[in-house]
Amino acid sequence: MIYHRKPDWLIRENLVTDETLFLNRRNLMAGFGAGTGLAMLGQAVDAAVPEAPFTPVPSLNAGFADAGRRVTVESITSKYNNFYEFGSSKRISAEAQKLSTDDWVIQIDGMVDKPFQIGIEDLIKRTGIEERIVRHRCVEAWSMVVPWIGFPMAKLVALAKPQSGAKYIRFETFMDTKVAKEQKAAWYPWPYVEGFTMAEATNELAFMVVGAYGKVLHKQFGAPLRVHMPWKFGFKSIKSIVKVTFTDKRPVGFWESLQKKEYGFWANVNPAVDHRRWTQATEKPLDSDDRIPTQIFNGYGAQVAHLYDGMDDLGDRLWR
Ligand SMILES: Nc1nc2c(c(=O)[nH]1)N[C@H]1C(S)=C(S)[C@@H](COP(=O)(O)O)O[C@H]1N2
Ligand SMILES: [Mo]
Repeated sequence: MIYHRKPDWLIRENLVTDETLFLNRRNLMAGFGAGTGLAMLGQAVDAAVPEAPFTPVPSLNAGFADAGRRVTVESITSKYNNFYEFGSSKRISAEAQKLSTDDWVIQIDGMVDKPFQIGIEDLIKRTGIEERIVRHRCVEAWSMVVPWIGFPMAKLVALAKPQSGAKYIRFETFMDTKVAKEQKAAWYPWPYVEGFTMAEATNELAFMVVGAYGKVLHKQFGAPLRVHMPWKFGFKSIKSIVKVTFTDKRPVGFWESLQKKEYGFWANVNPAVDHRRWTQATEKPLDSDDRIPTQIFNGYGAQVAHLYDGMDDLGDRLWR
């Protein structure tokens, strides 16, 4: 009756969790560094990938039409995911199909004029849809380029009508131990939570995702609604959202509450500040064997750098 084994790195490190330490060990086993890992991973899991095209076809936002690197193919990105609710490996795409997104309702509450619930279909009708091709950089130092479909987070904020005292937006992922077995693991602070300042939430780059590759969002990508913040480390981009709360208290994220010295609130991509055990100066695109330099704010500084004027280390002090 053991559904989930406490990862030994978590036991040994005494709750000092570390996405990358785990990744590195698994990659060693899979031969990832030798360029054969992805093919092996692809063979290991062949989840039925839903093929529902997104209708109506969204138009491509001209400001985000070119990420400066090739789009990472769907057959790679849909089989290499971080979604700890379904397991702590990258191969959770099959397991994630257990999530039912039928009749998905999102609760909007906290410091708003009037709390309300809205179905995902209604939400999309209210906000409209566009496509954006952007870079994604995980704190584990892998990266990808994905054509997301969705709407600006600013539209969600406008719909919610937060009160003037609201300083942060807080997102929460579903909680269902029958569907997501790893949520039975008590050493994790479920449900997954993330948050942003109102200035971040209303920045043009902050995006709510409902589709990818011209299709309705795959479950392993965080269907039916996830965040994507292209200038922040990937763990900020919370998946399968059921609740949006406006608050005057800074939300503590899932990873931050596990290890605040390694996963800060701000988590802006910063090649100058290395992680405790490895460099953040370079990254490995999922479709390449060669590492490339990591750019400050993941290359989106023109849009967001002003949000962090005067902050040391772009906000986070971490272990230093
Ligand atoms: N609810 C939830 N959201 C999550 C995660 C998770 O484990 N649970 N992982 C995060 C991390 S670490 C990354 S890198 C991205 C990965 O997104 P992808 O699997 O679509 O590439 O999702 C983020 N959002
Ligand atoms: Mo990540």
